[in-house]
Amino acid sequence: MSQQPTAPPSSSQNSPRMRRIAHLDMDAFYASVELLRYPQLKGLPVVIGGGRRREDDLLGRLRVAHPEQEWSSEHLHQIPLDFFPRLAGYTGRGVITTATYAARQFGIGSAVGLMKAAKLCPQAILLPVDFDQYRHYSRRFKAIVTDIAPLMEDRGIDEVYIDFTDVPGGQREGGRVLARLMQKAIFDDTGLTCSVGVAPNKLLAKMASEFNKPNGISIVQEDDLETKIWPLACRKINGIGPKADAKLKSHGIETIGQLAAREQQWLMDTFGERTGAWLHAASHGQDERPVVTESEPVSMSRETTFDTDLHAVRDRAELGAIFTKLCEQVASDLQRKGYVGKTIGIKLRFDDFQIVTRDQTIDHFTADAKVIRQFAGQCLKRAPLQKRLRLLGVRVGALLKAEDAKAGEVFASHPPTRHGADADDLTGQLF
Ligand code: TTP
Ligand code: MG
Ligand code: MG
Repeated sequence: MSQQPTAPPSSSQNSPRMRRIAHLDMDAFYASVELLRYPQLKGLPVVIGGGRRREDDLLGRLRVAHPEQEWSSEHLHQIPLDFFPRLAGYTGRGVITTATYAARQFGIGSAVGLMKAAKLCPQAILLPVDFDQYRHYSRRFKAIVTDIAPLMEDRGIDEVYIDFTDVPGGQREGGRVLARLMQKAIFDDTGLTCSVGVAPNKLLAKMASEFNKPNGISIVQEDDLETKIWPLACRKINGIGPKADAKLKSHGIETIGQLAAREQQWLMDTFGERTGAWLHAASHGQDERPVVTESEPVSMSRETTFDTDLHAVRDRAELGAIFTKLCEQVASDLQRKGYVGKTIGIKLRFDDFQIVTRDQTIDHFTADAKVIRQFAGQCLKRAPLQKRLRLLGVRVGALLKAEDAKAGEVFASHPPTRHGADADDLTGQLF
């Protein structure tokens, strides 16, 4: 582990600041959001899974069962416990998205089948998913984080990396003071708890955030490697999946410490240069990846699945209209987000589920619907079109921020004259 080479020197002290990176992850996220509206379930085993939430159904059933009371979405906290569906007797193929900590004691959690979970903990309450609500709270907690520390990397619905290095107070007690402040601000605003790991880099911070879950903080310093990291299973390294883990095990490597004990050269010979070097660095707690505040899209695409399969020749008019609309949508996405691209491609899925893609890189950047339509049309000519189509997609890749493209004078909003024919002329024989 080393200090970030680009870290600016401290202005108030002479000693350089240590790089401090936090990983913050919400506790039992979906389940905790559900408990906000059903606080009567606190402390009970609850699992989230199965179908989507239909509040009207629930309220309708309540009105029948308890007509003496008024039932609307403001009364959810009054729903009697015996009214909630239990896992017992569940049949179906659903899986658990997450479970409360009370439910986890029974050995159930994310990705476990609901039928299996029903055997392990039949009394658990089963609630359906409500993604809109989870996204709402996801945005809220992230807004609180960036209010306190602006360098935040979004890593999914319930977790972020945060660069504490230059945030006031970010170095105090190794980051614990700032982590505590964030936990409190998030809890005060949302009623949700989270766990935070603070470490010299993202790799260690991610592991550390799990050490004291739920509602915990864990601080990892460079010299904690041997005691806190090396005893852990290799799988705890974010990036070592089940396949890599199995291969490591086949060589007798179970823990990160055992991995660290292997020669870098041996790892490179066994796992390939890149992976071997990375395994070596990771096992020694080294990771220089920066916290990336806004992820840059690689490509933008739009696709549509047809209600009934369409045929390139027989349904030409209809497909042509859909194709043009997709190009217009991609163009409008690019323009709205301020990007231009130079690789234009299509994706087709046939009625036998075979997928075909074709793309073409042009000599200028564009976000223009007509240009996209023209070159996507040319891609289409290179695709086999005998079978019926189930899906059609249009993609623009090799993206650049529009202002960067302009600065480099590689931007063109209209096709160069040699491609100047009307897009419909070029693709007309197909659609
Ligand atoms: P996690 O952060 O992995 O789990 P969690 O927040 O539920 O619990 P923990 O306290 O251990 O962090 O995932 C965040 C959410 O993502 C989780 O609440 C539900 C969803 N999810 C799935 O839908 N399927 C999965 O397999 C996992 C792991 C998560
Ligand atoms: Mg979580
Ligand atoms: Mg998570």
